[in-house]
Amino acid sequence: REQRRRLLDVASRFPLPSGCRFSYGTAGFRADGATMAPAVCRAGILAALRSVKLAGAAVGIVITASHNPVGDNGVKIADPDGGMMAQHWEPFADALANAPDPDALLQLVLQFAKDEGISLGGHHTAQVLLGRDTRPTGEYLLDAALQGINAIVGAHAIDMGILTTPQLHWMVRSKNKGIKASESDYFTQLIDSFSRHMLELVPKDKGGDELAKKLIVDGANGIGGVKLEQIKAELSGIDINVRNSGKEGEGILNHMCGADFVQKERVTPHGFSPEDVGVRCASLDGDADRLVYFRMSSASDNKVDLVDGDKILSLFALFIREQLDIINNNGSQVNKSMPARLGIVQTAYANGASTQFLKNHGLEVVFTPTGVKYLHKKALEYDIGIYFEANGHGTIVFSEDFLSQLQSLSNELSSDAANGSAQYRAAMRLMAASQLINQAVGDALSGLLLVEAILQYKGWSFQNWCELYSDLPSRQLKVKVIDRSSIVTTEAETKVSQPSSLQELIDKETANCAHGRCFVRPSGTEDVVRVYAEASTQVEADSLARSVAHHVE
Ligand code: NG1
Ligand code: ZN
Repeated sequence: REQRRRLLDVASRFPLPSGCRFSYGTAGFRADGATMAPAVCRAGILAALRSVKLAGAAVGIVITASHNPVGDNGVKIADPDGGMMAQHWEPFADALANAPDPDALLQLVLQFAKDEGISLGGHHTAQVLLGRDTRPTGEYLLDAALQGINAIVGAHAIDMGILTTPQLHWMVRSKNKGIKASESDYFTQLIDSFSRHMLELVPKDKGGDELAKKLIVDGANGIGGVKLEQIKAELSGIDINVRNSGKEGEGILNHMCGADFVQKERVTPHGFSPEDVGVRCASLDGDADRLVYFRMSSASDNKVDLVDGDKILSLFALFIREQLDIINNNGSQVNKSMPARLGIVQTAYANGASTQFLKNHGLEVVFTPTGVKYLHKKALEYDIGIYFEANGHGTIVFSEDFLSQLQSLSNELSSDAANGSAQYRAAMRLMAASQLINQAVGDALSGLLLVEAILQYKGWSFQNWCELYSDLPSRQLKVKVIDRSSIVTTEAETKVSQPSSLQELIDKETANCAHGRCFVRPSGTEDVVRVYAEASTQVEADSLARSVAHHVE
């Protein structure tokens, strides 16, 4: 049959090189870009099948390797809600990517389709939106994905072009909600909701001076800087200067720049000079789904004051909490209240000082394993869920139910001629935040605009933000081992269950340190075991990490 022939054809066009082994890790398949075509083609088949299974709802494919070096590339799949592909399809993704020959691939697809109740070759439709970042292997891999998609009868591929990862996730989500989903629709949503914050919702006495308006953004020589250049003139109230914008001659993608570099190395990225000391700066990663802030502390060295994902999370959490409190404790004549469950989601990499800070402010904090797919899912359990990884990936999600309550509250308040009331304005701020922030996935551009809006609203400088709490000194190390899967963890990755003796050794080392905390886990994106240690001094954190790394080796 036609379907069989197409699958056999495409599989023989992209033979799997011997010795290749792909695993759908924390963020899809990743490897040297030149070796990725077979896996990307098969991800195309997978995405088309996923769409068929979900009655033709749009599914997404993003071709990127995020913060990894320019020679790498990768592929991941977005589900119709704009989130990561449902985890129970990952074992099939692995099997498909590693099918040794065309026949094996065909049999796998047929069997899986049968198990999942997917009828192939019938009158179904499927649509897959594709996006890629600026990597040189992107175009070639996009073609492999298209061929994979077209191998499923009835599937329709739409190339959305060169995009940030979160843009593509947003487009998939919007398309399935029946909202306009082009790039200009995305930009309009960001610009409009940002302007609403800045022009209508910031108290009048907090206009901000020139320095408060100035922001330098390190674009990691990736796609985020390119997009920011396109919209910055339309962003009222901030004056953005993009460095490492990816223009010819500015430097190499993610090399000595970008959010991962700044967060891990805690030094100034390439392209900054002593003139920038004291200015508020932000750094994106190569596909613009991570965001951190920093400030050059002095002209004499390259150290920075870092505001990582944990502190962005803290800013967002305080802002949302404050608006909810205004709505609920306002004592206004209207007297409407809106109880809402606010949940904060972190991973074990969150700095202990941030967790303490959030709890001290009466916030509910929960933990999940590393990886956005876990954090996002947890956040969805709340009326408002805020999640961030320390590395700067995170967002805020609002339940549909909460948003419709908010809508009717603001309708009532405005018709009661209470238009200018604090309660009404707080409701409008929450509404604008829900429109500004990308609810599909962490998005550095929308996150950056929300940070800027909140700093203006609070009249805070970078210094005020930095001083919310002081990070505990920490150290991250990578250990190369023969088989990283031999380490198995439990309790949101904070404890090792196998090998059984390792946790005891970690506990013993940790007990020797004041405020010591340490855990190890196999990376889901690199062939290493990661060690994280925290203590009251840098010397202790370093030595704790080193001695535990020694036990892992
Ligand atoms: P792994 O390699 O599984 O630690 C890394 C990051 C994650 C996440 C993914 C996807 C750390 C410690 N880990 O995962 O947070 O961002 O990459 O990009 O930063
Ligand atoms: Zn990224």
